[in-house]
Amino acid sequence: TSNLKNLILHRLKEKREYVSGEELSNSLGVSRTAVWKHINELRKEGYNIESSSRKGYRLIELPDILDERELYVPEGQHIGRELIHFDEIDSTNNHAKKIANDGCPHGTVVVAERQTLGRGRVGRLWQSDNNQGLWFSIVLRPDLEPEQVQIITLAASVAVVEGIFRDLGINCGIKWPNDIILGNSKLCGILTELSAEPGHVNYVVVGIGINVNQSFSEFDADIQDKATSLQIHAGKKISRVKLLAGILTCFEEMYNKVLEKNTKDIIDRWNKYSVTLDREVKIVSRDMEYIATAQSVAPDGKLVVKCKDGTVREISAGEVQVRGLLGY
Ligand code: BTX
Repeated sequence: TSNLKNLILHRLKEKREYVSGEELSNSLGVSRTAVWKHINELRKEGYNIESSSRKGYRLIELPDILDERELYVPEGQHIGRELIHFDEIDSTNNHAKKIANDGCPHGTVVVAERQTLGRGRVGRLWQSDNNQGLWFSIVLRPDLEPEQVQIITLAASVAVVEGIFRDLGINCGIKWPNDIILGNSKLCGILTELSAEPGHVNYVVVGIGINVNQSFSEFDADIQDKATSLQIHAGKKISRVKLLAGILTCFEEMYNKVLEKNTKDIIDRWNKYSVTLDREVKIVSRDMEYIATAQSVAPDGKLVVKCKDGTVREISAGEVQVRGLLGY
């Protein structure tokens, strides 16, 4: 019966004009009551369908849900070909790791309307308990050495920035290591997790969280001063499903560069969007704090900085604050 529902949906999408109940019931070989029942189910899922006793049914508006019926994946694209959708889940990264362990194909995407336990890096939380954002994870099976995996996070950052620009014409920046910022606020975070043995990568899960349609008041108090959403910036509601499709396509393009070992192109693009480079940054590590100038990002993702005394250091973890951004 869910197949029947999809057939009805398909007919309504094709026509975008009134389709009579009689025509639907005849062409699908079911009763008009059955048609009516499925129309009501579609409405419950968020499809706005108008009905008129004389003219039949007409699809007015698609819902902004993230399941595969609405997600466009171009022919030949691996990323997103397999899509697993949840209304609610603890964390899409957790589920992605589970199915990756069970052998799901490369490019599988896990997406949820909301997460109850969205994770950031190093045990931090990612607020995503609302269906206003894009919370998704991509399973990858790259033929790389574990040390080379970091470039994938850089590639993912570039894909998010370019996907947002292509779809909406909005320019975002990248703050090292993997924050996407809009204006001076945090729009998106990326959490890359790796399963590997010495010399061999089992899989990589790239988790991406993007604030799309939240208003300021929907952010918890503790992040209201540093978070933003695309809707806040654009002043209008944004189609999450269209944006997701665009970002997955950009991701596929960038991932192909990873496989071709075209690291230079990825880094060049990353540098172009970086708001960290050439800026004075404050490095906060476990036992010290110092000011330096960010110079470049290395292929392994490390930030190269020049200290006041002229020494050059590579930073791999810890907090880097950029003056004027996110409260520093
Ligand atoms: P992060 O450690 O860089 O950022 C986490 C910090 O960002 C938090 O401590 C908080 O200050 C702030 N923050 C929390 N939620 C938000 C938000 N919605 N918008 C802006 N700032 C926020 C970044 O970690 C990595 C986040 C990855 C999230 C994705 S969502 C899909 C996938 N599943 C999952 O559990 N995580 C990833």
